[in-house]
Amino acid sequence: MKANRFLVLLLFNFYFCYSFAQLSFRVEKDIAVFYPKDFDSVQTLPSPAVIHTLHKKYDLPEKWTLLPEFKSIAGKSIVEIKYEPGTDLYGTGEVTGSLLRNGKNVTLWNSDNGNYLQFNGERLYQSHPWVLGVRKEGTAFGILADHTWKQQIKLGESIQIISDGPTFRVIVIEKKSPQEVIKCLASLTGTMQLPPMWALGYQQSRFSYYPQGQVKEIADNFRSKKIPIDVIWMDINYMDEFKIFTFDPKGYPDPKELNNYLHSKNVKSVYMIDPGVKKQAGYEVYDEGEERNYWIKNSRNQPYVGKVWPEQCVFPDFINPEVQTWWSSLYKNFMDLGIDGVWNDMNEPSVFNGPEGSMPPDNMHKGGNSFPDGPHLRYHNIYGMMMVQATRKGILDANPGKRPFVLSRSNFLGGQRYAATWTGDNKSSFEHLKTSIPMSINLGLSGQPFSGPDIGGFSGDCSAELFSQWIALGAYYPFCRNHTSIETVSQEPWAFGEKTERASRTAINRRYKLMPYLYSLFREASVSGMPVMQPLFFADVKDPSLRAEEEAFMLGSELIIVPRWAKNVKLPNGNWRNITLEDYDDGYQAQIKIRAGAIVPVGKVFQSTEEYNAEEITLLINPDQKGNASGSLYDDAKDGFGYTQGDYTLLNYQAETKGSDLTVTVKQIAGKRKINQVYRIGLVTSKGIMYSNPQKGNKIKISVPAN
Ligand code: MIG
Repeated sequence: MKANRFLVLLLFNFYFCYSFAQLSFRVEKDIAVFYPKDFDSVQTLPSPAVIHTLHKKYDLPEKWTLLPEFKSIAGKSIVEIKYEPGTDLYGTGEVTGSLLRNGKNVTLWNSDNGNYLQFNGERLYQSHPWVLGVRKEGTAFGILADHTWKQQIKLGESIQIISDGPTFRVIVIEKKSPQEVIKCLASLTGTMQLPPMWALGYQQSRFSYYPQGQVKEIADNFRSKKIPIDVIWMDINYMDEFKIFTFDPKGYPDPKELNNYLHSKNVKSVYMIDPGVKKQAGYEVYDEGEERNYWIKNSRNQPYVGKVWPEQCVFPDFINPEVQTWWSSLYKNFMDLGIDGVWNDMNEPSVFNGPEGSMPPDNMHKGGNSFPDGPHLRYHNIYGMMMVQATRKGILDANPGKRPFVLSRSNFLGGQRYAATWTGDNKSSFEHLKTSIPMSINLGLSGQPFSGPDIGGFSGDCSAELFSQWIALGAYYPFCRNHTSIETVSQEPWAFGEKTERASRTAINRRYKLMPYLYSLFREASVSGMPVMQPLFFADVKDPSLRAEEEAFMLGSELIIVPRWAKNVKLPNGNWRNITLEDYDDGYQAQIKIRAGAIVPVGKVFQSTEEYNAEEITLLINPDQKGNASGSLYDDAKDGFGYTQGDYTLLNYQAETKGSDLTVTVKQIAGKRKINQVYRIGLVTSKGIMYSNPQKGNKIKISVPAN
């Protein structure tokens, strides 16, 4: 009997080992960090997500409520955090399903999950060990599980993080509002750097435009049809036998000439580069990496070989800083061909014949500098992030005067520092159109402001109706790219007939009209981490009825976008007013609402941001009850780094109503750049927008009609 009891106790201790944190302290007033008692920093640090070392500034106060409980059960390291019932949960990165994450499970193991169907839809291309909680009354918290190992986040009555790796530290943020939590996340994990303005324009892609003459035709068509465009994308078929950094001699014999042509039409080019390197002696990239021993190893310490597009491939070990340096250097000659941006795909990594579509967890990575050698189980989730870190550096080294643009399918918490993202292989369905909204919002609530889905859908054939609806929504995604798969029907705006072409032009025109505001939002995101696309409840965090709204959303804090198909949208209180940006209604365009008290700067339609300037601005003004409103505008050289030396303008607009006169005072509040603006006021009234004459100077006036 006794012996039995002893055995049970022993087993109990082996399987269930509970403890509260051994060490906990505050890094800032509202940021606490908790270390488990068996914490082994070599196993989880340095953190690729958190950019600062966490030093103790204060003790943990007794009233601190969110206390991670550390346990290990059957070889898993678990953290459980209890939270108040009635709290709404968000974040957890790139996920499918509803905006609200309560009751959801997410597995963090980056996976090539076409149509989001595999693995119960519980894992996608990226990993963000991060949960945002918003309590009933609007106060908020954030939980950051600071490690990269394979893990699961379970959002039930408590928050559970279950790791296949060793124990890890947990960072808890407590703030007065979710916006403050998101800014705090950015202070810990870094912000997206300001992209070149062209990356905010409309972008056209497909798998694949081929041969290069077709790319020119596409560019010509946009210009002759007067549909604005900034970028055309080159998918894998430009390569020679899918070998990265090569060009197909038949279809893409002269990429430099192609890029020059595109540039002459004010169109930029982005080319795809995958991580898999074709295992073929004589192929320079392979020979170099092979000679230097740069590939990920299998458990027998041989280069791991897996099948991807080029057939047998080896994979650069981006965890090793030497490999990163080499990878960066490969971009020099590539970018010299006049390539403007880089698209890194398949970097989960996706391996066609590997376990669960990737590589074995016992593959081995070589560390260096900061990271120790370690298994793929530890480094899988940051493989893509380490790749795009090196890609970004490579294209910056190649063109030190230009802002790099990288698009990545895989990434990790903090990865907004290196690359924008799209949400992988969706399908041409209304369901995926709808789901794209909470997907991009939750990415924004997880630190990544620059995202969007394939507009029109990737797999399957899009239809005229679906494309019209999708482009009318797509104009407001932070990343606005039309992309489709290889065997699908054409998906350019004109591919579905006159009506869809017109709806597309109107929607894309709207994006370009909104560019002064949109660019200002991107600048704000790059400074503070505030998402560009925001959940509607950000309009009033104290109103719990808005918390699940996922059809309507906010663009910055001043505009609400209500897609035309949206039903029963919950709107915030306050005198949000409709604005129309054209004098016709095609039946597809979203309703745009402006906050009472807001001034939103809009511009003219440009066919490309290359032609953009902020010289003629319309200030859309919806005065509050007192007749006041305010807003701002950011402007700079659109590319390059002059802005870091003060070559930019940050303007503040203040509107005041006195009697029947509304006056806007324009003030430059930061930056050394001067712009000469001509302003029109567009006063938003319940009966429509009233426009003033164009005016110059720092005081712009309009007389307000008596109601
Ligand atoms: O195995 O490069 O998500 O956007 O068009 C498919 C071809 C590989 C997957 C990407 C998709 C891209 C496609 N790629």
